[in-house]
Formats: sequence, structure tokens, C-alpha cells
Amino acid sequence: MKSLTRSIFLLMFLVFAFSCSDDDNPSTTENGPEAISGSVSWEVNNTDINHTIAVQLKINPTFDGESLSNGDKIGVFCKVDNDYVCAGFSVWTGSENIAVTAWGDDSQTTEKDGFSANETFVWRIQRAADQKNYAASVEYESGPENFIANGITVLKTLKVE
Ligand SMILES: [Ca+2]
Repeated sequence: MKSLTRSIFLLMFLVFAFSCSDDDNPSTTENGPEAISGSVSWEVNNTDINHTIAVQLKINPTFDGESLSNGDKIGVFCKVDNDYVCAGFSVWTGSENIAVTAWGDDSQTTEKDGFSANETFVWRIQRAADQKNYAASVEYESGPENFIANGITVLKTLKVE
């Protein structure tokens, strides 16, 4: 009789332990990258001022630890009023080096249509799979880390996490 009671306790413990680990799984998923809410425009104004940023195949950009997919967009955004506007992007192929052309503000137009001198690059990714947009973080290998006319920069890392 004693061993039966002990078995029941053991069984209850196991059921409890398993239900706890089940509860843990969804929260692990929730801790993955969070998409930017609302619509994000990837329309770009091609002005005559630009800064080139190389994204080499060897740096292996990642989304939640997995390599980016063919068709994912990698873009740089500049600040206009209280919003971020795309000022250059390139499509990742997964098989070659790419370069993102960041466009500068055209001083001949009154509106802000690109990066100001020394403005910080804000990086975003759009996944080809579901068209969702995510904030990305980068590290720089060489070159200026802010916008400068005719600048050339090489990325060291690019990830969404
Ligand atoms: Ca302008």
C-alpha cells in the first residue's frame, strides 16, 4: 500500500513537471524577434548623394539565429519627423555579397528625403516569407558608422534577435 501511495505521488510529480515544461515552451517562442507594428514603407528617394554599405556573404546575417533567406530585404532608415523612412535597401540572395546604397537628403528640396550628414543608420529587415518588418542591429568592420556623402562602409555583423 505504501509503494502504491509513493507511485501516485511520483506520477503526480511527473504530470506537474511536464505541465510546467509545456508552459515554458510558448514563452520561449514569445521571446523571439518582435515584428514592428504598423506598415513600413520601403519606397526610396534616389537623390544624388549616397553612402555605400557592403554586406558580405561571409558575415552571415541572421534572424533569430538562422541565416537570412533569399528575398529578405535589408534596409537603412533615416528619421523624418517622428518616423523612420527607408533611405536605401538591397535584397539578400544568400549566395552573393550585396551593397546597400543609403541616400542622402537632397539640399535642393525642402522636405527631408534622405540622411542628413552624420545621421545614424537605423537598420531594418523585411522577411520575404511574411513581409513582416524587424529592427536589426549591426556592427561595423570599417568605414564611417554614420551617413557621409560618398562614404564606403563594410558591415561586420547584422542580426535580428
Ligand atoms: Ca531635401
